[in-house]
Amino acid sequence: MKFWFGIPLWQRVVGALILGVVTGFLWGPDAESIKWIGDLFIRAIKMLVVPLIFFSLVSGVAAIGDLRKLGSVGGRALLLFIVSGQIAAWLGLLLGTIIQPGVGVDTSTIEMGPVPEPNPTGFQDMILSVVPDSPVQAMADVNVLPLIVFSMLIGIGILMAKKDGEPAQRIFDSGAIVMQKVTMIVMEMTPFGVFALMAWVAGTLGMDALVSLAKLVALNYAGCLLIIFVMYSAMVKFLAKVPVRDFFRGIIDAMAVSYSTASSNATLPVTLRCTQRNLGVSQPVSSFVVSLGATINMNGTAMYLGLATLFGAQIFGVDLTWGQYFLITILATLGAIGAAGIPGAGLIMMALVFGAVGVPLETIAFVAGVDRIMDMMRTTTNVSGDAAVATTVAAMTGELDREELISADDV
Ligand code: DAS
Repeated sequence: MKFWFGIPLWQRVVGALILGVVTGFLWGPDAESIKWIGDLFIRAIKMLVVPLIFFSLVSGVAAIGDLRKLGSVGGRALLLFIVSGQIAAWLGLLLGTIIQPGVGVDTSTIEMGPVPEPNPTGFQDMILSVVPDSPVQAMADVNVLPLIVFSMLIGIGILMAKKDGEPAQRIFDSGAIVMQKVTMIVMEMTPFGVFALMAWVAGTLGMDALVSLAKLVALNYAGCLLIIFVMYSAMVKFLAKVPVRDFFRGIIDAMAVSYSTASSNATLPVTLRCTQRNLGVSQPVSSFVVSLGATINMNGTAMYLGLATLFGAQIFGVDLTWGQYFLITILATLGAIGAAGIPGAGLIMMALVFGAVGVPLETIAFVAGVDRIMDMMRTTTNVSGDAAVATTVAAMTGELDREELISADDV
């Protein structure tokens, strides 16, 4: 929209993010009084998630054209999700082993938060939870994974119905376009929402907790930045053959929104728009891979779960064997897959990993005070990974329109 003197949205969003942090540090805890503006923004984009996934995914799956290609796109995406998740989990263990963030932490200075009960959902429960017994209930609960399964099945049904499915496909194609336009409207709110959320976080952050947990927070950021700027850069450069600068220029809006909301689900409409509009990923592939990725591809969370487990083991003097290291990487990857794309999901999943290797759950209470600032970076990593995998899978399957690729020089 030229309304803002032609300043592109991404520059307004980044400016709002910086202005919000400065305002928060200057204003202090009273910045909480404008948090409602950020909550309003999050509600507005979360409002889009269900209809956007439903129409885009049905339309996308049907548009992929045939089941073999759908299998090819899905198989590549799942392989990249699992491999990147494992690398991320091992990176977390490596950082925690080398730097030893939990050694010497004075736990007396840290205000304890609530200690959640570990409720490790069994493997069967995880599989059962993926199939909705009521698709409408899944939509009402914004339960994204069962919604994705239902939408994919409808898309496959349209594919198999061939000519009889065409009227339905036209409805979903049109619905997907309408939802993209609605997303554009809501995205104009982004600078205001990001400003308010950043002011609230910066203003209410417990600096004393931050100091005593500084090493853990710093390692969380270091691990996430390594995943984003080394692993994802390598993925888009060598697998997608996309210039790294163009990739990050294309997803800067999604990175800023994911950082300020700490929610992959809330960022989903923005990630879809960035991958389609700025990176030239086809609507079918972006709808399928980005929606699935927002729910099961959380490399920032996987890295953090590995790192935090070592942090807890070091605080409480728990010795871990190599076999437990392997177990931690498996559980960290599973925990990341199982974590929902909402704020604090990683904090809850820590109970799953800690319980399995004997790290006391009190560790969660220690880190709860600074989890939000770490979650923001984890979520940015998760969302950047969704965009990187979507771009790579699109390039591998001929679904990347390189003409659409925004040049980093485009203002
Ligand atoms: N906030 C989660 C997300 O939306 C990540 C996390 O909690 O680790 O991706």
